[in-house]
Amino acid sequence: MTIPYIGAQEYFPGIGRIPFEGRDSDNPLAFKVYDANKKIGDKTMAEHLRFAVCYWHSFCNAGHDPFGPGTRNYPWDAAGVPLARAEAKLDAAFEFFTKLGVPYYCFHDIDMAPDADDIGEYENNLKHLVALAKQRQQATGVKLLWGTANLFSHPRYMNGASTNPDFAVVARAAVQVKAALDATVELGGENYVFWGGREGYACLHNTDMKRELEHFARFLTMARDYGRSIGFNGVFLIEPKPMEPMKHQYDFDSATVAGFLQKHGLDRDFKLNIEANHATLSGHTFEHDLQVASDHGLLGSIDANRGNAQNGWDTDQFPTDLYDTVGAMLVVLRQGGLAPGGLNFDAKVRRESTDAQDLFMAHIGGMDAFARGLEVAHALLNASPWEQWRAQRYASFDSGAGQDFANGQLGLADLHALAVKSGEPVKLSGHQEQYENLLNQYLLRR
Ligand code: XLS
Ligand code: CA
Ligand code: CA
Repeated sequence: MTIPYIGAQEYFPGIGRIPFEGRDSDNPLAFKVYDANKKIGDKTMAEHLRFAVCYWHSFCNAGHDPFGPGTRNYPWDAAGVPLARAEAKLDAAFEFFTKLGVPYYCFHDIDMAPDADDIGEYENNLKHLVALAKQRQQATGVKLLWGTANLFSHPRYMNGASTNPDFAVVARAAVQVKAALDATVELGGENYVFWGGREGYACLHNTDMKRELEHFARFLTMARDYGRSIGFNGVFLIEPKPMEPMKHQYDFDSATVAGFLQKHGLDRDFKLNIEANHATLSGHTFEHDLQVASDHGLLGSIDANRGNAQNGWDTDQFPTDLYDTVGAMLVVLRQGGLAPGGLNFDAKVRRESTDAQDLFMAHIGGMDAFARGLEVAHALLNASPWEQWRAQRYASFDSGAGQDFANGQLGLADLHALAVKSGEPVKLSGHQEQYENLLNQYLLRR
């Protein structure tokens, strides 16, 4: 992936391969921290972070919001009929991936190919674009992190896709999931995502939640069985989000989805794709939802972005907060990495950011923020007293009666007897400030 891919037309002229220039560079189009081949422990930065660019925000979304249309004029959108525009967009996307130097991308069926109500036309459009994408993947070495189907934009899905109260819509949703799974397998995708944007309700009065959730599990089971039957060996991912567009979404957060997967026997094939801004929407921190997923053995992949503390809604901003990236990488490193998942920038430049180079700068900032998060988390875990302090806090369970309790060898009456014998427990400080200061100290260190 050293030579940028340029199709029939160059869509980002004047911008070449983004170089690594180090911390003292002021060049906005250079990496300051992300040095793909730099070793952190036993893996390179590229191997740890497995960055992906998302197709929808970066090449489809021109900046519209509920109050106004897009503000960016994409040259690939000027290419005539829908199929020609989709081909031009594909060229622009691969030019961007290779100039930025990311190893992966992610897409929804109808980001890449024109949608159509006619099923045959929809399937042919997607097959055509997938064949072209496959050629570009082979030419550039860029790979597919995950594919997915958009089951939330078309008006037919207004009451849900696989949880729709109308069976005809559930069956229609299967058309897209089948096609997107076929596409993912054809492109060697390492994961397949379900984000249930309309799987939830606007009003509980007219909703049989129990029935809808049973249908949801049935549909996911069918998708898994179909995927495995066509040779998909990757990981199925559910992406939690508590609300927006619906008032309530069934895949509320990590804990909810973990319980759902276990209840329906899906936890061997499915893991979670945790998006930062969705975790904060559900009232948690990003790090919290990652940790819950990881503790269940279900942290599969990450959608890297951030929300806005003042607004609260899903603003999908590029991640720049180093506390967030250190927190995320602590969870990732402790579980031994993310592969075959990765870090997908499900983030969009602001509506007011209208230059082509803004898209590069946004990704450079996100990649540098996660690279620094990786460096600091790795140092905290391997060269600081952090883990030792944490382990020490639980040391009373490592031997004696504490260990017997943890191993299930004591009853409540035994604890009572021990408490009577030991008297009032001595207070043990949690030392929160000590951890916070250590984190800052390592953030400042070169
Ligand atoms: C929307 C979701 C969506 C999924 C893929 O909020 O983040 O983009 O990642 O369908
Ligand atoms: Ca997402
Ligand atoms: Ca989002």
